[in-house]
Amino acid sequence: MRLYFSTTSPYARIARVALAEKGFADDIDGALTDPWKDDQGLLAANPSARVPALVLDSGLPLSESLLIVLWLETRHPVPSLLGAAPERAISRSGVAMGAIDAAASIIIGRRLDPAVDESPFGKRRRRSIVNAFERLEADPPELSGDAADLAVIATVVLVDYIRFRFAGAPWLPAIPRLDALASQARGRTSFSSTMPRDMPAT
Ligand SMILES: N[C@@H](CCC(=O)N[C@@H](CS)C(=O)NCC(=O)O)C(=O)O
Repeated sequence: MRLYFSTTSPYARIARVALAEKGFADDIDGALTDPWKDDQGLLAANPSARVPALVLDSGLPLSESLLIVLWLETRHPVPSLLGAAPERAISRSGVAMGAIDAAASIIIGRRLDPAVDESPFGKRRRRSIVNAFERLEADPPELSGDAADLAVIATVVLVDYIRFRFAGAPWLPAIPRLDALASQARGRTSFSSTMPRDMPAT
């Protein structure tokens, strides 16, 4: 399997962590790709030229982080990424994904307007992040069992992405329970080996 990914993308990290939690880390041919540079392999795999894109051994390309998780869960159900309480996991995952989308849209918005963070649009997206943090901090997912479930994966990816992209931002609320979860998750190779970092210079 070939996975197109970048080291900054929270969506790609969800796919990478999910693949690792399912035990596929060694079966992945990782294709480090800047999606903004229109890599031809990525474009062939995903017409939207976005990471992640996973090309199966059959040649069939899969895109969209949560659809890659859906494929994994369908084809390789054990260990489950939905844990013991699937509906709660899906509900919390939705909260985290909304905030990841909000954060990513600010980062993309900076390409068009460096002052986007302080714009009405940026503040609306910041509110999404703050609201999601408060919701998740009040009732955080727990890391236990055979594998991290999707709620843990999405929440930790969110926390680490916000710390990476908005370090020290004064509008961020304190999230000690989520920080503790992210710190605990780093004890697993799936998370520690995929921490967000700037893309290497080419
Ligand atoms: N909904 C998609 C979002 C993927 C996405 O937006 N990836 C970004 C990187 S964080 C990307 O490749 N952007 C390039 C572009 O928008 O052209 C998913 O869940 O996989």
